Amino acid sequence: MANDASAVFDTLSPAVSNGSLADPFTPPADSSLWRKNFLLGAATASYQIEGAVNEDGRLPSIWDTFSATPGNVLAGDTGAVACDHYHRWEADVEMLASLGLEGYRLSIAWPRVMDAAGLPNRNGLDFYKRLLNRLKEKGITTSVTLYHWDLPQHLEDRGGWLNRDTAYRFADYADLMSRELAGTVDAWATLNEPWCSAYLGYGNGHHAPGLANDRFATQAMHHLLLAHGLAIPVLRANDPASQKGIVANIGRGTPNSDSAADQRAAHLFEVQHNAWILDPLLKGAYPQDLFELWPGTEPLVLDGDMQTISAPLDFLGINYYFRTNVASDGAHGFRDVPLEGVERTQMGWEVYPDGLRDLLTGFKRTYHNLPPIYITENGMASDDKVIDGHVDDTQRISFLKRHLAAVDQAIKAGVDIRGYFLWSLMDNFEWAFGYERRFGVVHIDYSTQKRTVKRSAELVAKFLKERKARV
Ligand code: IFM
Repeated sequence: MANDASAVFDTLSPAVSNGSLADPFTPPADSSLWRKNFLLGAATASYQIEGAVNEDGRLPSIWDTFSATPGNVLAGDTGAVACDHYHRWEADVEMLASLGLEGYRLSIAWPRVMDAAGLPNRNGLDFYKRLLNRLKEKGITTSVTLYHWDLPQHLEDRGGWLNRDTAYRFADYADLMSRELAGTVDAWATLNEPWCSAYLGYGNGHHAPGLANDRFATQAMHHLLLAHGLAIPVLRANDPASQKGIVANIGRGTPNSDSAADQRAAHLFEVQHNAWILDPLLKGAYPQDLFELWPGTEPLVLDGDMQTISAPLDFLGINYYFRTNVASDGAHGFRDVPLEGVERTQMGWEVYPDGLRDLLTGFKRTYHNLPPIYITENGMASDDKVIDGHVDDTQRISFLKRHLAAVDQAIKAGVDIRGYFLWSLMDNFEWAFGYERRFGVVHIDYSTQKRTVKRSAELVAKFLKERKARV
């Protein structure tokens, strides 16, 4: 196997382990991150790392179909091989453990574990059983997301998230998973980023299944949230000891000027990115401003749906990446006004840690029932290169340090934040951007599948080692 990461934790670059490298990462002594019960881990998702799309009875997903269609993904990349994690999972778990990471957030590929009749696919299930059991043996806290965008294609063929029935199929899938995997999962998240599934998948077509209609987006969102709400009691019944929640991506929108129109535009941006998901979950109603932005797109909601959707949560997962500067579009909405001279990542996203703090403290004011929060994703893409066996990802180190400082500020302002997962453990298939954008703290050479721990991961490992050693 190309990967021999088993001893990373003990073989940090000499400059890191002997202290001669300036440490631009370790949080200040008064940071809440030093609390031993603040979970620090890393995240991945099935389609982005597993590969093996045709093995052991896995069925096609909407991302297999979408990425096979020319023009949808940069360079025609697909997840067919990805990081070959399906075959290299043991070494990957060793790597995770050797870095001292305390938590691992992964997702299950629905088309790998259930056939079109809803029956279990034992080979696929066994893969996750082996993986989760090994993680538990290593003492790693497991956070499992049931749906990180790889919908079985046979369900899309019947309307996908536009079909209410998909929500009930999801509840069946949640039932099977929680019966089979109970005891190995510390936290279940139903969905990852329903905004992306609904808006990018059905609203603007940048993601699978590639449909573009605002009305579709609101209806798909409703069915996604319904799926979540139907799954929560099932998970509670089958696996009472675990935590149950959902993961939302959130966006900071700031006004381009002090004008009332631009202030309103920034408000609408955050309604569309945040309240569209959080209001139904935490208030049991869609924000009416959403339908000012997209007139006439109210979804079909049946009696009882909003109660189902707003069932209490044990945790809310928050994924944060950047802010968007917006102005009024002169009509009902907003338009992006990219700021000049600001720091950006390989994605072109602005580095804006204050946005994370401001959103979290804002949510605490807005939602009286805000559940405990985990930052389930935060990180950045950079064009990382291996030079003399090392990857010096300076910008990422600084990015992580500043975002963790923002988390600390939010905690000190009273937000209950229990942990943080780096996005991502390793470089992977970045959806419509293929393999060009590198989000990992571990570098992947896709021609050899060699894993190289980046400097950022070494510094996180060093911090965790120091924290562990503290009395
Ligand atoms: O790679 C994605 C992930 O799958 C979902 N959240 C955002 C990440 C970076 O774009």
